[in-house]
Parts: sequence; structure tokens; C-alpha cells
Amino acid sequence: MRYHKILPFIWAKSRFMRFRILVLVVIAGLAGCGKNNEKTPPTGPAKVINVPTFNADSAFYFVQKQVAFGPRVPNSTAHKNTGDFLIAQLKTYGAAVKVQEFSATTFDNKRLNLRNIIASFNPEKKKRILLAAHWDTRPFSDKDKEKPNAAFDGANDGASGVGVLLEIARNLRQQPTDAGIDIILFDGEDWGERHDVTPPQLPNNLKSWWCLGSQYWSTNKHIPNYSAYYGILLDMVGAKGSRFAFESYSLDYAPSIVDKVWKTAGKLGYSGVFVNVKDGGVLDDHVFVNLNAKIPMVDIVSYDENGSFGDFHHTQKDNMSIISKETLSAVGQTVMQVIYYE
Ligand code: AHN
Ligand code: ZN
Repeated sequence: MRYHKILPFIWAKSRFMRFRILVLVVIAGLAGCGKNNEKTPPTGPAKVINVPTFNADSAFYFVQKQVAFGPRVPNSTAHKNTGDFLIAQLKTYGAAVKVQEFSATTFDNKRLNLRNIIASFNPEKKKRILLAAHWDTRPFSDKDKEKPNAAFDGANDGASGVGVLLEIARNLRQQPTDAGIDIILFDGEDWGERHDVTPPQLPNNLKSWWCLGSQYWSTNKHIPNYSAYYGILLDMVGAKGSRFAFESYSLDYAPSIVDKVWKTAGKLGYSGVFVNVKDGGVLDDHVFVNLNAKIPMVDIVSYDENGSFGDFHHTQKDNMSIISKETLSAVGQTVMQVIYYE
């Protein structure tokens, strides 16, 4: 017996014992393989957490599902039905859902009935992270040469961020995070002034014609003394070939969160999507969360190389044909990695 010199402690006397040891070793090995997606932490002490795998097929389905309701233009039936669907879906994932109803006036003097949808996971936890996206669609594709007045699908602008958050919510039911998570779906983000008009003067209660839902929520929080450790906003996170640069309001208000998110993306292999490039500021829902609610929030928002939102932005081309599972995955897996390590 040559082996018993090398491995004396596992070289059992009888063939039966050797077989039992072999079975135990195989079982232990298989148990180890069952853990999926084991990653080392992005920073700090060496705790290892199994972060679930973000399912891009599921996220894509959630984007498609919203688009199938029709353009989610405030005051329309599609908008009402989509809101009802989102509330019901978040409840199935075990979240405590609050609906904040309010109305607001637009630059073109329409009175809108709006709903912010707030889904809380583990509402008793003190340490909270806020994730957000807008669920409404712009009422006109004013950058479209042929149809500047028609509604459009908003697959990327609106539905993509919500699709990623629904897929994260689905994972939160199956595997909770240590921190409490609040998902806010803002309404009325996208009825800002047309690019071809000069808007009227703003009323006292508004700082912009854009972002009506986040302006309302940040000055009328669903829980009066609500705060969060930090927030992450997702806006236009589904298009093929997207790239996410450092957005400048995010850098101003929440530089350490920008660092955390982009470093995490890099470690997961998404540095081609989350680029380490500074870009301009986007007046988006995170600005009002930072300014009014004083919660440091970053915006993951797509720019092309020229600092614009892509040739499909606010046109009829913003439909399912531009949605990419790779982009959805890069964003979803990065956000999950970040929140499961808190
Ligand atoms: C402006 O264009 C002023 N803000 C971009 C916010 C936005 C519009 N996000 C989606 N659609
Ligand atoms: Zn938009």
C-alpha cells in the first residue's frame, strides 16, 4: 500500500470504511458546489455572502409586461392598470406596499392623478436602502421627426428600471438582505416641458416640470421621519450598448456610493458598461431625493459617448427592440451585489 504513507489518516483499514469515507467526501464536495454565485465582498471585512443570480429573462419579461399595457401615460387606462399590476406584484413578493396618491399640474396645464408606489421589505429594520425608478411614460415622443405628438412604448424610458426592480423584489422574497429595502416607483417623472417649447413659470411647490412624483414624495415622505442609508435610482437601464458614467449630481451628493456601485460593477466584470468616466448632470428623481429628503442617492442612467440619452430617447424607437438582457443583467446583478452586502 503506497497510499497509506501519503494519506495515513484517511486510509481506513477495511474496504467498507474506505467506501464510507469516499461517500462522505463526495457529499461534502457536492454540498459546496450547490452555493451559487459566491463572491468576495467589495470592501471591508471578509464576510462571504451568497448573492442570488439576477435572472435577466425574468427582468425582460417584466419590461415586456409593462409595455403590453400600452404607454403608461398619466390619466390613461394603461397607466391605471399598470399601477394596479405593480402594486399587486410587489405584494406577492412579501413587501408592505403603500400607495401615495396625489395630483399635480403640468407645464401644459393638465391636472394629473398620480401614484407613487412604495414597497418595503423588512420594514422593522433600522438600516434601510432605497431603490427607485419611474413607472410613467412620457405622453409624446417630441424628439421623433415623424410622430412628435404620439405616445410611445417607453421600454427603456420607464419600464426598464421598474423591470430590474421587480426582479430584485422577486429575489428579496426568496432570500432577504440584512438591511431593509424600500423600493419606490415614482410617478409623473416624464411630463416635463417639450424640447420645442418655452415652459411657463413654475408654481411655488415645484422646482421643475419634470420629476413630479419624486418632488412630491421628497417633501411628503410616506413615513414622516423616514430616512435611508443611501439610495440608488435606475433610469433607462435596459438599452443595448448602454454605458453608465459617473453622473455629476450623484458625484456631488453621494460620491462614496458612486464609488461603491461602480467598483462593485467592475469586480463583477461589468467595467465596459459601468465606465469610470465623469459625465454631465441629469435632472432626475435622485436630485429631489438628495435636495429635499437629504438622502444621498446616485443615478444609474445611460448616456451615449456624446453625453446624450441615445437616438431612441423620447422617440417611437424606444420599444422592446432596443432592450438587451445583457444590460439588464449588468445593472441588476450589480445592484443586488451591493445590497446583499449591506
Ligand atoms: C431631462 O431631460 C431634463 N431629464 C432627464 C430625465 C428623464 C427623462 N429621465 C427619463 N426621461
Ligand atoms: Zn423620459
